[in-house]
Order: sequence, then C-alpha cells, then structure tokens
Amino acid sequence: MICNTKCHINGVFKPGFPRFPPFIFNFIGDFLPITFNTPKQGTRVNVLNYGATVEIVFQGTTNLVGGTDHPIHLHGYSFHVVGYGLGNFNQSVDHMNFNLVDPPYLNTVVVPINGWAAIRFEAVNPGVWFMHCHLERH
Ligand SMILES: [Cu+2]
Repeated sequence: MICNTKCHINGVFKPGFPRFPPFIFNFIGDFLPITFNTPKQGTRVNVLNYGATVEIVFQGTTNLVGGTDHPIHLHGYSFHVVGYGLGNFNQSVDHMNFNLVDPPYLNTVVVPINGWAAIRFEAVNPGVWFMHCHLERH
C-alpha cells in the first residue's frame, strides 16, 4: 500500500509521485513527445507502508533521455529483478513470465532501450531513498 495523501514532511518533499505514466504512448515507437525530453524539477515521492511489497516496472524508450540503456539504481535496498524484456511492457502477459523462483538480487538494474525491467522488494528499510539512473547526465 502506498501512502500518498496523508504522509509527508512539510517543506522536504511532497507526496504524489505518479504511480503510472501520466501519458501512455508507444514507448518504443518513432513518435515521442519532445516535451518529455525536458525533465520536471520536483520533490514528489511515493511513501510506502512498512512491509509493503513494491513492484516497479521501468519502461525504456526509443529516444527519450538519450536513447540508451539506463542502469537504474535504488539506494537503501537491494531488490529482486523478476523480469525484463523487449518492447512495451504488457501487464497482462509479461507478469505471467516473471521469475518468482530464483530472481537475481541486485541494487542496480539495466533497463534496455526499447525494453523494460521489473523489480520487487519489501519496504522494510525506513528512510528517504533516492532512485536514479547511474548515467551521470541523466
Ligand atoms: Cu539513464
């Protein structure tokens, strides 16, 4: 469960980081809205309940943010990489192929250009943890 409306620290961050992309399009297609190449500045976060199981799917794109693979790193946790693939993530199909038996346990996952990667972790390390691409320019 994610607490985005009642949990916050005034002046430090705001709740309400989007749980889903605000605009769905063909992420691996040729048409990508150019306005998405300009990142927004902000302090929005997802506040997690202690013990929550969190699943995050990272979707790569054809040419947004340099059009490359992105090594995404999460501070404060290691996580299980339960799936990855090429194309747009399909929630109803790709979940069925997740590796829930012996997924790699890492703290950085490479999100392929034109592909996706899915991670899961249990929110048992309280704190404000930064998640970012390990390519410095990103
Ligand atoms: Cu990147």
